[in-house]
Amino acid sequence: MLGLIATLTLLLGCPSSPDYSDVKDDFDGHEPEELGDDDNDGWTTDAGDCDDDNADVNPGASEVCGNQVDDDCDEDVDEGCDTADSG
Ligand SMILES: [Ca+2]
Ligand SMILES: [Ca+2]
Ligand SMILES: [Ca+2]
Ligand SMILES: [Ca+2]
Repeated sequence: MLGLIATLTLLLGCPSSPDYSDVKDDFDGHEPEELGDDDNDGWTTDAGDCDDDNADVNPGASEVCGNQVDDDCDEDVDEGCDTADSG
């Protein structure tokens, strides 16, 4: 008798069994935003990260010459670089 019920349940669709085939992979390594640190470099915009889309740019980084980027977020772009190309 139990076997018949189980068979009927399978045929009718068990209500206690969710249809996983329709579930999106929402938890596939996706981490929630943490204090606005989008690029996960450890600096939030509130902490001085001037480019929260670039993990190479933050107040703890070193200025990289020639990339036209303020890498260390001191509001000076490519400062301290020998740009001897005036001419
Ligand atoms: Ca950041
Ligand atoms: Ca950054
Ligand atoms: Ca700079
Ligand atoms: Ca730079």
